[in-house]
Amino acid sequence: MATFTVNVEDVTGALETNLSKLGFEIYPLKVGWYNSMLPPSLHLAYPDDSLAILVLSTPSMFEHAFLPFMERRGFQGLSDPIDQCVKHCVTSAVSQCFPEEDVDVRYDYELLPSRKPKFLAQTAAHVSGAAFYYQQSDVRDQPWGGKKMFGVCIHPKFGGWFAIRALLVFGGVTVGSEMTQPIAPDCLPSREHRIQLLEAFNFHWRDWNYRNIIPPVQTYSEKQKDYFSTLPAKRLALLKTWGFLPKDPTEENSHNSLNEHG
Ligand code: B12
Repeated sequence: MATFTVNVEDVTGALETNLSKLGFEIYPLKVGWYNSMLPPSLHLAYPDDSLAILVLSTPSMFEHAFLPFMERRGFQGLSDPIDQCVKHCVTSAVSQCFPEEDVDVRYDYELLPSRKPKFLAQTAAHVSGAAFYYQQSDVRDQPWGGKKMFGVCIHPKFGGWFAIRALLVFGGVTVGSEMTQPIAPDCLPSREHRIQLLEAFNFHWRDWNYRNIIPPVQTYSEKQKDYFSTLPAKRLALLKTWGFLPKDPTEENSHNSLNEHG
């Protein structure tokens, strides 16, 4: 594959402009930073110097991207509405910003044939400097016996009020040695806070409190909380009560049916 070396800001600038107004943040990283944390079975099969970009959703994604997407009836009742919206935003931005480039776009919910995730979102968030990944191994003298505790990333501005959505891998684009690895901001240096975080995330994640482990600059709106605290199987019914209906895939012209609800 032909590769060329770029200045990172030249690649990220247009994508940042496009996605930030929709409530997303982007963080560039080198594939090698990610692979160096993982066993070979979880590696991305690209050279270490290849460019990747992590995409996060912030609290405003719901109002800036999701509700408008639903209003435009971009949604078809086949798979998760948020996933469809994120995919729509990311693929439109990628095709506008990199029309010539072959970009491998991986979403957080996608699995490989081996049933492993297509990328480990939290490891990517940590190595790109987006959000520190607090893991069981980051707590000395663990109080949980042998119990497995899942780790969680904390964003320096949004605490836990964000989600990691996608990784874009530019196999043909390498970045030079001027791109140095950022250090993820450690917002919870103390053992006690780390224990509190991991316990809240593992034992009480449904009450949202782990998200407030540091004071966030913004949280999800009440409407967004209503949406995410509704069971996935009942979200379509909730969207209907908000006046949103999925697009019928057999519709020839969506304007006709929009008029029916006019
Ligand atoms: C499978 C999955 C689950 C499973 C299993 C959880 C797990 N962590 O394994 C279940 C269904 C239980 C689950 C539940 C939830 N999940 Co979940 N889940 C995932 C998913 C799809 C894959 C995680 C996975 O399989 N990891 C594999 C394991 C082996 O990875 P690991 O433990 O990190 O181990 C690696 C690292 O330790 C690395 N490593 C080793 N040393 C070092 C050192 C450093 C410094 C670093 C960086 C890495 C590193 O090597 C290990 C692999 O060899 C991710 C999305 C994604 N694509 O990543 C979301 C994700 C982890 N889930 C998420 C959330 C929010 C939840 C829930 C709260 C529900 C929800 N969606 O609201 C609950 C709460 C968890 C709980 N209390 O049980 C978020 C977490 C966000 C955050 N702030 O961290 C993610 C990232 C999804 C997202 N879109 O944002 N989840």
